[in-house]
Amino acid sequence: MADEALVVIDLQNDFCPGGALAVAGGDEIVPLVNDLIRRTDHVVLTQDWHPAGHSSFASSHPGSQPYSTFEMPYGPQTLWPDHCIQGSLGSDFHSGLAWTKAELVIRKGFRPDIDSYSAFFENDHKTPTGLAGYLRERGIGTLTLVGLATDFCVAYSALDAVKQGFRTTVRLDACRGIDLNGSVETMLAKMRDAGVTLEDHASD
Ligand code: VGL
Ligand code: ZN
Repeated sequence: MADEALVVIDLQNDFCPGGALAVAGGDEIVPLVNDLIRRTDHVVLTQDWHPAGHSSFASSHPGSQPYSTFEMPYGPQTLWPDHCIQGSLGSDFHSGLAWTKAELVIRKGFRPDIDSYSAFFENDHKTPTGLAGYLRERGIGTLTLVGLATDFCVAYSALDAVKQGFRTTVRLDACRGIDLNGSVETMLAKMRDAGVTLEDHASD
């Protein structure tokens, strides 16, 4: 339908097996995502896009380990291995992704001092990426989200999408999670409570 968009979150090499922040099975979703791209009128991609030395990298905080929590001015932030550095091979979309149909690529995480999981707002929950305005101007009110990772960028994007008034579905069979301390279960519950439709067609 013309008022629908597919939003493909961070389907990049660094989040796939062999990448710097590999999500288990991250590459397995590519054929299904390509199928959804073919079947959807409007396609938007997000691309995690960090400068070297980004503040979300554990390597930027001497003595800190990846996957630990660090107190930033905007709140607690998980620290990650260096990943998705602008222009690196790891920041490229997975080579099998049928990305050419995308009408927009939203880059996020490019400000050195703030991370951005959501496609809509940075992690201060205040700084917009511009995506909500873009979609509204184009008359798009219904979103399907797929990609990586279920419990971080997909979930944060879905929660912001419903808050911004979009009818929002996450296709869980076209997502894979990182799962830190039960974060997949936690974020699935948050999405459900917030009114995100969770669909899993894996067993269809
Ligand atoms: C992501 C951690 C750090 C994601 C991005 O795409 O879910 N996770 N940067
Ligand atoms: Zn990142």
